[in-house]
Amino acid sequence: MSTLTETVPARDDRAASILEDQVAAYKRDGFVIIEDVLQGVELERVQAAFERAQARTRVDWEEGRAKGKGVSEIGEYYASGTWHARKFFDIYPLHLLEQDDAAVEMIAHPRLIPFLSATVGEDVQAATIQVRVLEPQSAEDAQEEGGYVTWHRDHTSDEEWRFQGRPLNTKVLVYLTDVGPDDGCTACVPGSHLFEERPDHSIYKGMGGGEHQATKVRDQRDMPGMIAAEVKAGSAFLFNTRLWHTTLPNPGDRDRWAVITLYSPFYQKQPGVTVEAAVSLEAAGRLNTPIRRQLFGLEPMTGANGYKRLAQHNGSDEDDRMFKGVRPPRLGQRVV
Ligand SMILES: O=C(O)CCC(=O)C(=O)O
Repeated sequence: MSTLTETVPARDDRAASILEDQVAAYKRDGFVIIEDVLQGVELERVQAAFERAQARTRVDWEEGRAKGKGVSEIGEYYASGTWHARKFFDIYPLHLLEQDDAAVEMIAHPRLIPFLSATVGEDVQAATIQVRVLEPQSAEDAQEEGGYVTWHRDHTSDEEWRFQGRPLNTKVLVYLTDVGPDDGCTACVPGSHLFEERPDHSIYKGMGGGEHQATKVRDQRDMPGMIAAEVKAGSAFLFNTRLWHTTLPNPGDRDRWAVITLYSPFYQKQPGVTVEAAVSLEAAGRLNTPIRRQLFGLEPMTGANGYKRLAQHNGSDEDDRMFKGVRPPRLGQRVV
């Protein structure tokens, strides 16, 4: 009996202390790696779902690429319904999520949520979900153009981060393939989320081509202070979107599979593809836990939903009177 009462708090303490260390590292470095978010059968299920979803999208991507359709002046390729580029393609998120509940659970994974709640906030939700296949490239292409994306930061203006000490957004890459040095590693400059300036993308190789390539004389690995994230399938790279980051070339012999989810506070608007996924998953009864409902934008776990979406509205004025101009007589007083 006494063992049980000692063991349970000890485990909670350990989890709390790991979380505290992760948050401290994240504030200092702008990123953390959480290993083995997915493992064993759970990982295999998500990989199998990804395989089915990517096979479907790949047909369209390869067809368009073979015809040279939609290639812009700088060599990027676009097709409707999905996002395609010369070196990678993105799968419509629902096409992955509808395959297997393990894919939905990955977005709401208990090994990610405590960190996301501690950084983005208790009302965290999933904004964009990008399901991305990065193909291997030839050694010549890697040498000439670098990886599929150059050095950049996703967001520059982040007032909440400045004044409240937490980032507005945390982006999470969950890798579904092993990523070694030649497989398109995500790379970053630790601490660069604190820099005022952005990286100079005009001189470093990566994403581009044509005349845009002329000024890109430096290798991505020449960036001072950079580190590359080599990870095993199932692990995650989580970063403050102000962090300077890039993707190194993948002249290896395999695709890199990753699901890239941008987590935001509940009040930010989700993109249409995430809303479409939410509506379909809800209809299929898959948004069946409070955290899933919150992450997919249906209702926050924290109680009254001041940001209720029109589609969810039940006609009651209870939650959103303040948006209709109904004010309490004195600040802090209940509206009756
Ligand atoms: O795919 C990667 O390694 C990085 C993705 C990235 O740069 C981004 O999502 O902003």
